[in-house]
Amino acid sequence: MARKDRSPQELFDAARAGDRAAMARLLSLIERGGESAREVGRLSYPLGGNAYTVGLTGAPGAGKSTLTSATIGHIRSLDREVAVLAIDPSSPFSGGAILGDRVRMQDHATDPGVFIRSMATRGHLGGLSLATPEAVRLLDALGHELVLIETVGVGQVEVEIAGKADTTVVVVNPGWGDSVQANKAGLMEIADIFVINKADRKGVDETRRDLEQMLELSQLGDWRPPIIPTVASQNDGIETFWAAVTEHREHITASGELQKRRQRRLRDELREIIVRRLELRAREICTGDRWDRLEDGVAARQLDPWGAADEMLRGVGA
Ligand SMILES: Nc1nc2c(ncn2[C@@H]2O[C@H](COP(=O)(O)OP(=O)(O)OP(=O)(O)O)[C@@H](O)[C@H]2O)c(=O)[nH]1
Ligand SMILES: [Mg+2]
Repeated sequence: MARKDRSPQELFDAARAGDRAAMARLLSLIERGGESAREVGRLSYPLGGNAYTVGLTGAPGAGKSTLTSATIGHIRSLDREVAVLAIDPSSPFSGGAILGDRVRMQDHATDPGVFIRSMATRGHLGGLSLATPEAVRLLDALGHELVLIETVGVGQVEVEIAGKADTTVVVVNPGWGDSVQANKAGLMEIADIFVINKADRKGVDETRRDLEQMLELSQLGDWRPPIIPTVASQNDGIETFWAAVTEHREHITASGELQKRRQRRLRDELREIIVRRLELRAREICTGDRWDRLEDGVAARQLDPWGAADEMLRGVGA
């Protein structure tokens, strides 16, 4: 029983000493949000800021988890340690377990140099776009130098989360239309590296041409996203893929872009926290069903959004 009641500070100290159960518990606190999550954040923040993050996104079934798993194997062969967060905004709160079965990384489950954790939203305000950077900072504070972040699906939130990594990898498959979809989903803008996974199937060259054409049309900085074919299920192309990640990392480190990205992310995060907290407070003050009625009024075009917002924010004085 006593173990369950450990404070964030006690959990944090235990986790720093290598207690994995404590680590998992801290991530659950972050997932849940609220005061304990803030406490974890306060403990992590001074020790963080070093971990390198690689985000992987792409359509469901593209092979992100398989690629992640193969990449873990490669990273381990280089004698480096790695942490993985699998983020699923569409699933209910997971407690870190249920989703675990889906992540196809069980091969690494018993390797002490690998830490894998799934996170899902519980629908609470703040959601995973705030919980993810907090989870990364915790892992960072606990000494993880490399964090891979797989997001499931390509909705707006997923793209946003994956796009906030230091290096963002977009996974597509060969075949007509996949690259076009990537374009529609806004993935062209966030991709630092494209992977054409399932390159054992037909259409790799066409997909590469599609992507190259779309890259021609988009505004590129001084980094041109490479397009890497892989067969993740057979560990094919993984070395080349990881070499591209390393090259991108070196590039943005040398150019100063890495620092800029990180500063931009912190500014964005701060603004997001402020917005969320204002909304939370306003909801608290809006008693009864007033909030919902105002929202419904706007949806029904009976109220204008500015007027409704005035009403909703009256109590916070904003
Ligand atoms: N033929 C082939 N199949 C692959 C390859 N990589 C992955 N797969 C298969 O594709 C399916 C989906 O792979 P996952 O790794 O779960 O895909 P995912 O993108 O993580 O899927 P979600 O997390 O559900 O969005 C599995 O059956 C894999 O075995 C590949 O290179 N070639
Ligand atoms: Mg997956």
